[in-house]
Amino acid sequence: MDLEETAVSIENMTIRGAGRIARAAASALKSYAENYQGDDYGDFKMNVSKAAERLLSTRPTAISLSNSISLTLLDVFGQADLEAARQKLIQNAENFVSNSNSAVARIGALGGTLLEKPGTIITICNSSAAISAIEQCHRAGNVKRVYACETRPKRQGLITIKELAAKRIPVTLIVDSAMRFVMPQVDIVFTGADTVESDGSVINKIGTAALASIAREHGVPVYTFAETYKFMPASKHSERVKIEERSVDEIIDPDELPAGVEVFNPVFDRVPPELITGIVTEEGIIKPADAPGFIETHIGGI
Ligand code: RUB
Repeated sequence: MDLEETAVSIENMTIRGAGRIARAAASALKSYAENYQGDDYGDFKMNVSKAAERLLSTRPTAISLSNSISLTLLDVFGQADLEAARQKLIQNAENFVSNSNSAVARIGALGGTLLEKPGTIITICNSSAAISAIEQCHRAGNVKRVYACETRPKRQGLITIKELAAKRIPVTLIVDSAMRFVMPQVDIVFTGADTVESDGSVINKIGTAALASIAREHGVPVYTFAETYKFMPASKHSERVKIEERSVDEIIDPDELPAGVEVFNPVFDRVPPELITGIVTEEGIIKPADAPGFIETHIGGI
């Protein structure tokens, strides 16, 4: 896949989920650098920067995308010549992808300790980090059932049920509006994250804030799974990510819309820190209030 194909696949959500998007962007920059034919270092810098901008333009909400690009380009343009810059970029991208995969595995292992006895989990959308944790809980013999929210409008819950069923984990699909109905049977909420802002707010798929408030109402703990590259970097301290709005036709065929009706399709939610019990990272489980210090220590360099 060349860089433009990767960009289009992220835009049309063939590649989706914050971790996968981040790894795809790093890999796309790596092959771009590997296949770069020119010999002028200035042109290389300009073209790589344009390639990075193109990837960044694809989806606005997951900070993992811009963090993966920043980490892939870290110190690249300070190298002595084009060849050294190319090698630096390739090495950074390889490190990012390998660290990202290990982070998901480590988060799964930590998440696997959150259910101390057999219980019921509810999740929303499709998060590889949350699924990794569910799998570990299952290995420990502690998953009675997983409720998977359908996740309108793109129905990523259908990916989740397939993945869990393939691992023989008992799973029940529900429509999003049934989340409150089933909550009395739920012991813990597991969600992914696209971004963790510097105040500990978690940005994840639309419906996650409703899920977290319903959980709070029922005294059910809410855990979010987030690799360090999903935290806002220190350079963006106190900034908010843009919540992506997608097209009408994800919800309804525009030809079926009565005249004068508007459709609003925000696809991410901001979950306030007070609704989150813990954020599971590859460096340990933190409280949302610990986010500023965590960012300073682990992602301060970008
Ligand atoms: C995906 C989504 C996921 C997070 C975390 O939204 O909200 O929960 O990205 O996923 P979309 P992961 O389908 O719109 O990309 O843990 O796999 O990074």
